[in-house]
Amino acid sequence: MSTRQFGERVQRREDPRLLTGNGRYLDDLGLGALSAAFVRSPHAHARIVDIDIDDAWEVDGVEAIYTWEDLTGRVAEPLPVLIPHPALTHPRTGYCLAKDEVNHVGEAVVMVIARDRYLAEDAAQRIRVTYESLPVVVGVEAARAAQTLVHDDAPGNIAAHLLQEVGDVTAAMEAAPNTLTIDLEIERSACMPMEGKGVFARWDADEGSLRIYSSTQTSTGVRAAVAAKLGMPLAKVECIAPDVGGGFGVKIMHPWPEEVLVPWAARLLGRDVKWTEDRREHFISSSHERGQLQQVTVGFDDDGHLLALDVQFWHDNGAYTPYGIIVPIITATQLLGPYKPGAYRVEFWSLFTNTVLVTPYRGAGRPQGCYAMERTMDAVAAHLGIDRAEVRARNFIQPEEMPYDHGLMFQDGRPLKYDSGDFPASLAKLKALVGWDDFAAYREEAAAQGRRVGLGIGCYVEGTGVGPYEGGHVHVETSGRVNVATGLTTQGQGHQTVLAQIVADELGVRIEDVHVTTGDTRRMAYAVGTFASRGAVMSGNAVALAAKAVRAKALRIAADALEVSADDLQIEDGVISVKGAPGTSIALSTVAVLSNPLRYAFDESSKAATQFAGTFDPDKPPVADDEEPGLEGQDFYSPTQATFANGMHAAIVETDPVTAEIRILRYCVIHDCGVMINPMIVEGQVHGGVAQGVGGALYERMAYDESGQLLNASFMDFLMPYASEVPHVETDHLETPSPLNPLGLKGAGEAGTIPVTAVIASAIEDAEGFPVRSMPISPSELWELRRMHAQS
Ligand code: MCN
Repeated sequence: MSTRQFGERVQRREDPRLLTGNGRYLDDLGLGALSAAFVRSPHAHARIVDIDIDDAWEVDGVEAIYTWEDLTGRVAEPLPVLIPHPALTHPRTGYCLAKDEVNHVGEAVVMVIARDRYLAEDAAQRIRVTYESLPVVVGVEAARAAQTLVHDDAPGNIAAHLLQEVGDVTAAMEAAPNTLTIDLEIERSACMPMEGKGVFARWDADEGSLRIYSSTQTSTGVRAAVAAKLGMPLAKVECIAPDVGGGFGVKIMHPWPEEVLVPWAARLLGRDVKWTEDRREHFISSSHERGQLQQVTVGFDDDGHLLALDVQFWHDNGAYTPYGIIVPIITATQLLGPYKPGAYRVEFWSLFTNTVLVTPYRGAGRPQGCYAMERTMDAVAAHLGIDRAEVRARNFIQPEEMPYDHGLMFQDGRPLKYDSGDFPASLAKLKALVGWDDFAAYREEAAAQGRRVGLGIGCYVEGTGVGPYEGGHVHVETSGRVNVATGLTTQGQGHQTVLAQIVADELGVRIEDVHVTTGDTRRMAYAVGTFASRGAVMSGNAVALAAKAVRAKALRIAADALEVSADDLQIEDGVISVKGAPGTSIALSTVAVLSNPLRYAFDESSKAATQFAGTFDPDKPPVADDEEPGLEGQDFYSPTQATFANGMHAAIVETDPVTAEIRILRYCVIHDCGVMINPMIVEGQVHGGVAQGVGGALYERMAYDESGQLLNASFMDFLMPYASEVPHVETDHLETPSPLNPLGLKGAGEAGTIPVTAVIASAIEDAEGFPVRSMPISPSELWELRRMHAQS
């Protein structure tokens, strides 16, 4: 009898293939395809005066060269704003190829298509673009000062401005016995998936159709965008995401210009065309995130209860607004974490700068919000001399207050309402795990040895599993193989394993017989995609619903065939039998044959379809008249609102008293993503998230100079943590089921990243005894802070 798969630490089924080099990534496809290369702007802000392509045509093997002038139809129109919002008063998007003006270094100006990438790059280098440079805005300070404008018709460089207030903050602040104001900064950073973006398009002239392969998180989105831009019926465009080597947000569909241009050129030339992003392109022309200046004023009583919280922040929007205000509005609304703030006012300005786009990167605005809130909590605790964990506990929303409505609008325009969570229990677990109460003794011991150690803490909530919907399709073949399809694409999260776990249980089959396809619009035409930690909640519930429907159908057909009631049947390991009488049974694969009007079966010995003998009786169709043929089903899951995961992290760091080197000695996580499908995968996700968070806290930043040049646009200069810098992550879970979806799931994919910057800042502050208000922090910056505080 098979064991239940749901909740088990099932080994990732995709790994043997991926780890033995048998993955099929974008650049493994399209051998012999023409290659695209791009001439990108070296200026952060400039007018295009002239483009001279004559020399480039001298390169043997060049097939086409396109500037904006050559683009046709809607391909020549501006790219869309994907998520408009009333607060986005000055939406601006670029073109697939720059028209007249460039607004950041890396913006695509010319596309060259040649026999191979080398030739395309050679030709691109021969193209002479004459620019007239314009004044440049880099950094939030400069954008806020607005001495110079990124877009002439966006005064103050303001793309968006939003204010939300719950309660009377001014009155509550005035009445508060204590107030503090703190200024904070979190710098720009970006994700670095191992595989950059890429797209390969094949035009079928006979069919008049396009097949697109894209290293994307949203294949249905790419399909829809290309069809719209190229003026093609959806039925003539398909998009497949092959293996994708990491996404972290950057591969969500805007659409990216290259995703439109490559299929467009393939159709025009009638040839296969491919483009693979190189690392430098990824740095300068893919998107970044983080990047905020924040000011928090907090009012609180003498016991540390918050009475009023007033947050203002200025968000570095980059040059365009393809995502509207999605990042800053997430910061604004999820900043409150597990706390009741008293009266709350948040106001932000999303400001244009002459830098590359800012779009959601793992955590998506929450690391900034968590940083603001948790730094505030530490400041309150320090002001009152109360234990930092205790101050947090005093402000927690209690389990019995769930569902909890903050009175704010979530980014989807619905009320921000937490569905469940037990914050006091999480904190108790975290304190036990890290040894919170014993830390003072440990610090003394360390100090006696001349060592400086500090303990940091950070808590967060994360709205996950956002809608509008996701689908699942389950099909039992006559071979007994179960094919599952969902519209998610997968970038390393283990979807092929977890979705198979769910279907194996729901259907009653062996997990080995379940095969999951993701990101293929031929298999699932209606889908949204993978982002916002929505895969488990959305597709998990969708495939469960579809599998349930298939199971019910299989039982109905089997009940007819066995002449028993469906209620008396069970399915185990792909065999339907009468409960208590296992001898009376029929294989699920046989039911699949019965459900098929042609009754073809899979013959194991010849590995071929054969006519199924013995049961064919035209007068007695085994499938009832009202039953659709085939043992398959499809269903969609659509939530009423996001479900809120949460977690609490603590870290112990050591700072070198002489060199100011910062080492993380321990990193502890309590994580609650509701019911876990696969705890091992959840832990992997959390560990990966923490690693990314450590990068954001200590190493990774986008170093732009005043002219908008990215100074560290290579792995020689952009520091990422290696395994040697990422601590062992000690993880424990709490499982507070979500009442919102049938499986009780909440998302887990971004959680690990969210509080790390706050936690590390808290720990360094604790070690050093002075506030840390700007992150990331390097040893030289810490050294400088020490110097400043020694002088003051
Ligand atoms: N899971 C689970 N039980 C739960 C919740 C999740 O077993 N209660 C499992 C899921 O089934 C899935 C994984 O954990 O296998 C992550 O699930 P989920 O939180 O639903 O996130 P998504 O599947 O939507 O993945 C997106 C998320 C995001 S938004 C980013 S960014 C991110 C991340 O996943 N990018 C990643 N994790 C990544 N991991 C890798 N390797 N590469 C990326 O690019």
